[in-house]
Amino acid sequence: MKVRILKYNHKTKNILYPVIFFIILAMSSCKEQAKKSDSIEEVTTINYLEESNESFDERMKWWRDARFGMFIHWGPYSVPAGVYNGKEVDNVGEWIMNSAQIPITEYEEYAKQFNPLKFDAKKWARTMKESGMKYMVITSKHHDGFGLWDSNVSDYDIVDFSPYGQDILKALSEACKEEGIRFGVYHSIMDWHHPQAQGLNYPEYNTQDSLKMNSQFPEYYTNYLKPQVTELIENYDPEIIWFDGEWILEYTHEMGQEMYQYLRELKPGVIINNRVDKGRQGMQGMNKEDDDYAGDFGTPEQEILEGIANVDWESCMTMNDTWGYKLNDHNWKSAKVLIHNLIDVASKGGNYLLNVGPTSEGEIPEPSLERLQVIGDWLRTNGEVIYGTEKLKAHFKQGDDIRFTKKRGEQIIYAISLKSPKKDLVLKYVKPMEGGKIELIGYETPLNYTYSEEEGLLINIPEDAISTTGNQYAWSFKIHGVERTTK
Ligand code: FHN
Repeated sequence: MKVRILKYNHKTKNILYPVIFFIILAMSSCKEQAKKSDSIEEVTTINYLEESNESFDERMKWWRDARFGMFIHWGPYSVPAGVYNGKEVDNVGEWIMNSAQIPITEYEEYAKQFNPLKFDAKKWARTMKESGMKYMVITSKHHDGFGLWDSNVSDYDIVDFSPYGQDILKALSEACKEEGIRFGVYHSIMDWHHPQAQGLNYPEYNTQDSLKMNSQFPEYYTNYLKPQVTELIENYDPEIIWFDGEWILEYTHEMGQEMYQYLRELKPGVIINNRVDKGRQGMQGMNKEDDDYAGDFGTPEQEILEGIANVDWESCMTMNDTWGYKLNDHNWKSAKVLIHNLIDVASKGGNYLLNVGPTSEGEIPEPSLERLQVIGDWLRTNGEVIYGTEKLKAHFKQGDDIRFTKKRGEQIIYAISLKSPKKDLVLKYVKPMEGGKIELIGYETPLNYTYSEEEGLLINIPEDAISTTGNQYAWSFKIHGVERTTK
């Protein structure tokens, strides 16, 4: 798409020309003059929906190298915390307004009680850093429509509507910047607080009125959704916009493409997930191959792709069973499962966005902190097998217990054993460099090994090696070598 802006581009050699020029100029109308202009400079608007691979790869580089981020679901839903009228409400905590069919005015009472006095942005940013997370995505506005920033578009936000009165996103974006954590925001397209954006699948409003209201969705899109996302970009400079709630029928593919183009013009380097448009195939989260839907990465939810994909993707997952805090959800995944998930995702070339659901007082639940501590300890020793790596071309695993990653741009392959290896480790898909070093990360002495085309790579593991690493979750072998694509 080219937008031509006419500009004069004069080249005058000496004083005579300007005098003659201005006499001619005075004698003819601006319109005729436009036809005599020396040259027309074109200024084109980039069509970001047709970005080149080189530009895309450059923009995505930090995100691909980062591999691991924190998802934060936080809002007034943390006040009821899964309990309504004394009863436990099924479904995830952040859906309580819908699950318990709470009328808007009644739900607003939770927003009026939302006063997270224990919230400490610097502490949260330190927690992300110490857990080895390189970026974060926080719900600026979830489906309930409540904003965690000081919006000029609506007063239904943390500053104007809750007793807390402080801008959460401002504090958190600054704290993340200080700790070198890339700041991102989640934003829901569906908005149960806004009469024009209920979403056709919201039972309470699925009446003739709602169809009329929803016919006004384009007004919400233009006068509310876009202005609020603009505020987020302009005031908090997020590097990721993570849309959600795109499944509602009123939100269209055209809107998705327009929103993507608009936000990239606003901030060309911003990274936007595939839920900005309509391409996501359910919870599996990926777009159909070669479709023309907008979005920079696929978003499998609560699951990890079976195999490798040819596009960027990020698996988002809870530590227990809920995104938003629930008082009585104690079904926590073990630290070992979470570390193995991270390794599995990285071996398939994906990112892992691991969720915390803070309490209404502003604290990350203790069981989440404990797991993040263990993950951070493991990554302090083994982080090189995750960060700045890419998947192998043909094999992301060997059997059930070995995963592979490759250091981006170097002939270094990592074989990560999810089970404590025994005396020897045999690898079928790796060929060591002639005289190349093989190490067990966390064990100082290089390992002895033999290699043959027939037997593959046999690594000898000294008796004390595994215990010396002090690690009990996954063992990383660093091999200066290349992938064997043929067995
Ligand atoms: O409905 C939301 C849900 O509350 C949560 O935010 C997840 C996380 O990605 N996304 C939607 C369900 O797909």
